[in-house]
Amino acid sequence: MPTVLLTAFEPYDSWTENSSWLTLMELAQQLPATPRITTRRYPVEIGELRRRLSTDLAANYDYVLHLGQAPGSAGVQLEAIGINLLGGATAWQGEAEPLEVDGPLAYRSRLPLVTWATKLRQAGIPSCVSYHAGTYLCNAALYLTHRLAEQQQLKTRCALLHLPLETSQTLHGNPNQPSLPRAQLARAVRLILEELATEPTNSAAGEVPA
Ligand code: PCA
Repeated sequence: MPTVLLTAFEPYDSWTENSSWLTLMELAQQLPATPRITTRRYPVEIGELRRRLSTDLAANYDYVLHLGQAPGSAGVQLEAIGINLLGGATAWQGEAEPLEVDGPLAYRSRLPLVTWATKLRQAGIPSCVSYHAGTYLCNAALYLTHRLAEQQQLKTRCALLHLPLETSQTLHGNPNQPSLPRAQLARAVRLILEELATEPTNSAAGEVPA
């Protein structure tokens, strides 16, 4: 049975919740029987994220799905590219530094994101493939997972789902922000897990040229 590491993030900046964690909690009420899923909640802190990824990825999962919150996004963004830059939560928080001084500029997900986005839209969930995940911790998770998989010759394939706010996050502040209810966000993840349960697993490791 394929194995999946499914991660979400803690709240960060001024947020008291993170839609990725709310989604994972909703999903965890009824996890699908296949694939075999391991869940994690990561802090939004780069040193700790590196340590946690390094430990967790040693299990050589078939797939890693990172969930993260993208305030302002109106749908589920399937992030195709992790870039070798670390900046702040917002673009104006100073110059971005390399995540890995000797690392490639970018990694591209080897998972069928276009197919997934189509499947989500057919299910009535707004979704698109995105080619810029920002320069904060979600991008770092995507980039570093590819980097570690390459360095440790893992079979792991990885994608990052950037989720809109969960609707409850917009009811007592953040008015007029786009959001989706947690049931729909969890359904989006469940549909992708269904795809992974049937996706041919692949033992090839390494970098795919961007
Ligand atoms: N979103 C931030 C970091 C953690 C999260 O959930 C991001 O988009 O990078």
